[in-house]
Amino acid sequence: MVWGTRSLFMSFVSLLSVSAIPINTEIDNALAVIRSEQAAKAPALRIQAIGASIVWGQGSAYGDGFRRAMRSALVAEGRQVNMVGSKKCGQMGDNECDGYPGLRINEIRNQTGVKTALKQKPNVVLVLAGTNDALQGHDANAMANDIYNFINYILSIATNSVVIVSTLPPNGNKKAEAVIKAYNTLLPDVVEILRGDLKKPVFMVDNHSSWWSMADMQSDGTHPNNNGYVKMARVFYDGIHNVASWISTPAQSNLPAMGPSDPKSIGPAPALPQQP
Ligand SMILES: *[C@@H]1O[C@H](CO)[C@@H](O)[C@H](O)[C@H]1NC(C)=O
Ligand SMILES: CC(=O)N[C@H]1CO[C@H](CO)[C@@H](O)[C@@H]1O
Repeated sequence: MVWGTRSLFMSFVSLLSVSAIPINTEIDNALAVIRSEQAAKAPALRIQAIGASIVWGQGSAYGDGFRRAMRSALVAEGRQVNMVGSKKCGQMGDNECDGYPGLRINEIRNQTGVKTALKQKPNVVLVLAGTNDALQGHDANAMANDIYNFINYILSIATNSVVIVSTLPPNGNKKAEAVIKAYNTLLPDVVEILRGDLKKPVFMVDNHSSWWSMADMQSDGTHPNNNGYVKMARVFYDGIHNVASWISTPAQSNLPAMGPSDPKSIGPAPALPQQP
């Protein structure tokens, strides 16, 4: 498939429906009250985060990446959250994830662990993958194709899940950054076909917005620093809220509604920053 023909239309639609709207602290506080009222009634969240080293949390505090701050914010407002995944990623209590450092989109898709965890029927799947494709000089159009196929694969197994797919964060390697920007521009098209045409519950969040800069990245130019990881936590947290009406009660399984809480030894979870 050749991607890109509908991007202009879709960036409008997807940003409208998925992007966050916090304008100032007052509004955000009001939003927090509404969110905690809704949280009590909302379905438990069974979240699977899938990707490469950024999802795994490389170079982050306690190895928890964006996942701990995101989960803690959801739990703090009364949501039940159980993170699922085939790997243990970081020192947080509920640390399951499917982050595979160094792997490209198709390699991640091929991991047996990804499939095993998808069979636990998450109702929210977060996907951030493709940085390694870009670093290895792959073509943005092929990456768009790969993520399209990957999302279809995810929904063929986690049949009652929503998928929140992220753009790729900025990269210090110029060639990789060019591919990343091209891929980020095609991603709304992928989402438009999946949700608009095929009526699948697929949404996009943006981790390469004007809120982001290389100051959010480690010196390797590829992984967020702690500042970047909490921004990412905010972006996914808002993404989950913005698609709340699409999230259904998790399918029956022997999994508890809540995953284990964090060990005291790692201190309180970082608070989520405001998006401008
Ligand atoms: C993924 O698995 C398929 C089917 O076994 C195989 O054809 C393909 O080459 C694999 N891709 C990668 C990148 O490992
Ligand atoms: C898909 C998307 O919204 N991409 C945006 C990511 O952020 C850059 C700026 O850093 C925008 O130019 C892209 O449009």
